[in-house]
Amino acid sequence: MKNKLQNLKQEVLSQLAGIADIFDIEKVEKKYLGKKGELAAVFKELKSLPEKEKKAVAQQAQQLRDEVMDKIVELKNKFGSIDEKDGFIDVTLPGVKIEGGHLHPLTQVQRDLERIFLSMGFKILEGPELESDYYNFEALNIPKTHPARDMQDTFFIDQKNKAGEYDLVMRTHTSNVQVRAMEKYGAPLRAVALGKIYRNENIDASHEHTFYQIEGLMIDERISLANLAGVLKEMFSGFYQKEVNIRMRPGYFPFVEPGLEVEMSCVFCNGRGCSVCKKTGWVEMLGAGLVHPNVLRAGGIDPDKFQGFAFGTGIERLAMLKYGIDDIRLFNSGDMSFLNQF
Ligand code: FA5
Repeated sequence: MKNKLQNLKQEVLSQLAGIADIFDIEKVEKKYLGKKGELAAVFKELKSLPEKEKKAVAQQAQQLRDEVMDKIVELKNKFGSIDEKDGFIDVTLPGVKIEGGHLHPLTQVQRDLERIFLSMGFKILEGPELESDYYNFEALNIPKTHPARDMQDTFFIDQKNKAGEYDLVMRTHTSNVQVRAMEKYGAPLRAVALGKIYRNENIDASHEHTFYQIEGLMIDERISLANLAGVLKEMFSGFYQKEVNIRMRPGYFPFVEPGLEVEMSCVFCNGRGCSVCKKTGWVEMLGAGLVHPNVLRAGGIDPDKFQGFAFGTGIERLAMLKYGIDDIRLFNSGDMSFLNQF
C-alpha cells in the first residue's frame, strides 16, 4: 500500500507539473481529489488494512492530499478562473445592483421646505420636544383654565421640573418655538421651526399621535395679512412645483388675532374639483393669523411698534397631498416597498 501511494504521488506531481491551462487543472483535480478519484479509493481501502499499518498509511495519504490541494490552489491563482480565461469578460451578464440608502420621505420633505424658506431669508429653528407648560400654552395666550387647552389632547409628564412643579408636557405643536425665538432674536424676525410633536389622539388614516409640523413666524414694523398670503403662496407653489392660489377664512387660535384657516387651490385638479378636494376645488392647508399682542409681549416685543404673522401645519399632510399617499401610517410602517418609492 505504501508503494502504491508512492507511485500515486509521483504520477500526480508529474501531471501537475505539465499543466498548461485552467481546464487541465480541473481534470487533474477531478481525477485525484474527486469523490470517485484515486485518493478517495485509497481512503476506502484503508478499512481492509491491518490495524498497525492503517495509521501510517492514513497519515501518508492525508499528506499527499494536502500537498495536491495546495498545488492546485497555487495553479488556480496562476491561471485564473474559467470566466476570466484569455481576458474574456461577458459584458452581457446582468450587473449586480448595489442597494443604496436614502433619506426618509419626511426628511426629504422637510429639506425641501427648509430650502424654500432659506431662499426667502428665513432662519431655520428647532425647539424642545419636552416642553414647559409656559412655552407650549401660557406664553401663547392660553392660561391654565382656558378652554382652548382642550383643542389639543396633551401628553402631560408625570415628573417635576427643576422648580419642583409638575409643568412638563410633550409639545403639542411647533408654536412652542414662537416665544422662544422672540426672546432669543427679538424683532425684526423671520423664522421657521420644523419638528416632531405629540398628541394623545387615536390613530387612523389621517391622524397620528406623533407627527411633524412646520411653524412660520415673521415680525416687523408693517407686517399684514398680505405678507402672510405672499409667503404662503410662495411656499405652496415651491413645494408643489406649480402655481397655486390661496384663500383665507376666519379661524380660531388663541395666539393669533385675527385667526385664519388657509385653503389652497387643489393641486390635483387645478381647482376644477376632484375626489381629493371633495369637488370643491380647494384643500384646507393650515392655521395662521397675526400674532396676538399678548404673545409679542411675552416675547419681549412691543406690540405698538411691531406686528407679525404666524402659521403652522402638518408636514405629513403636506407630503400626502404632494405624493398622493392615502394613509399617514405608512410613514412609520417601516414598509420598504413604500419607502423605496422616494
Ligand atoms: C396648530 O397646531 C397650531 N399651532 C397652528 C397655528 C400656528 C395656528 C400658528 C396659527 C398660528 P392644529 O391643531 O390645527 O393647529 O394643527 C395644525 C396642523 O397639524 C393641521 O392643519 C394638520 O395638518 C396637522 N395635524 C393636526 N393633527 C394631526 C394629527 N393627529 N395627525 C397628523 N397631522 C395633524
